[in-house]
Amino acid sequence: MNHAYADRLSKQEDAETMAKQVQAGGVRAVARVITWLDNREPAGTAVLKRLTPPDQRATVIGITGYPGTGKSTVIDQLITAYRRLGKTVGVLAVDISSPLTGGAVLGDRIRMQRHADDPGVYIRSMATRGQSGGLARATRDALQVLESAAYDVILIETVGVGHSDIEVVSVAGTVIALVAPGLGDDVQAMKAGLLEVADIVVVNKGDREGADAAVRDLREWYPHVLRTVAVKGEGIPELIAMIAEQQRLQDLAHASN
Ligand SMILES: Nc1nc2c(ncn2[C@@H]2O[C@H](COP(=O)(O)OP(=O)(O)OP(=O)(O)O)[C@@H](O)[C@H]2O)c(=O)[nH]1
Ligand SMILES: [Mg+2]
Repeated sequence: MNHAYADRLSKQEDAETMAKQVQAGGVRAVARVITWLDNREPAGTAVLKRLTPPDQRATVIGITGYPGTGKSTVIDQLITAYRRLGKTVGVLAVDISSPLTGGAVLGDRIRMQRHADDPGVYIRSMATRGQSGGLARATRDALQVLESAAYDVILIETVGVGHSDIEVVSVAGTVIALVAPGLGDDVQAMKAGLLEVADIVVVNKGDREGADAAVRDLREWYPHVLRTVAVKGEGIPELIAMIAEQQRLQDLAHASN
């Protein structure tokens, strides 16, 4: 047997083994495969090809909004709420901000750190930078890995600034656009782009001045607008209920198609 052939064969076996470990919910396998995919290593694709869809489809929720609107804080609260419901949670924090500023990775880590020891929670920052197409691709692939690992709920955080972001978040069954009062023109700008892909619009920092006005304004345009104070957990049960309702309607629509 020549070396190249033997090598290929053992790689196939490796991919097979990794795929099995991912599907058994092995966190280390999940992490490794996502790293391969994030780095665009062929080994990642090899595993991906061997993954079969889970029996039960995950609830996939995309959360997008300008920097600092409170996405990670909302996600942190959603993790707590879903864990109380007995659901396992996977989080993909997609950070497209400039490599110079370092983005929000550290902040995400700190904020969600309290869930780190919970085996029912897996939090992952995507490192892919640069090409927007690559980002959307890497996120989609990572999502497939988490789905195969059978997480019940998968949350994707992304900063809603560009087209690639909208592409990233559009893989989610439920897209939540987060705004904060006092952004003024930004909210106007978002109406044209981000809010268009949103199923639910959340006005976070509801404790701030102008929150009521923002909610009123947005309700003229969007049917599903909620106010939250994520730092206090206010509005989170309502948000969970709205997500469930939205997913239910979507399932109905799927079934009738
Ligand atoms: N007053 C107030 N502050 C909040 C609320 N939610 C979040 N914050 C604060 O807003 C800041 C930004 O929150 P993050 O959750 O990091 O926001 P983010 O959207 O994830 O930010 P990036 O990941 O950098 O885009 C933090 O200091 C939070 O504590 C809220 O409801 N009210
Ligand atoms: Mg964040």
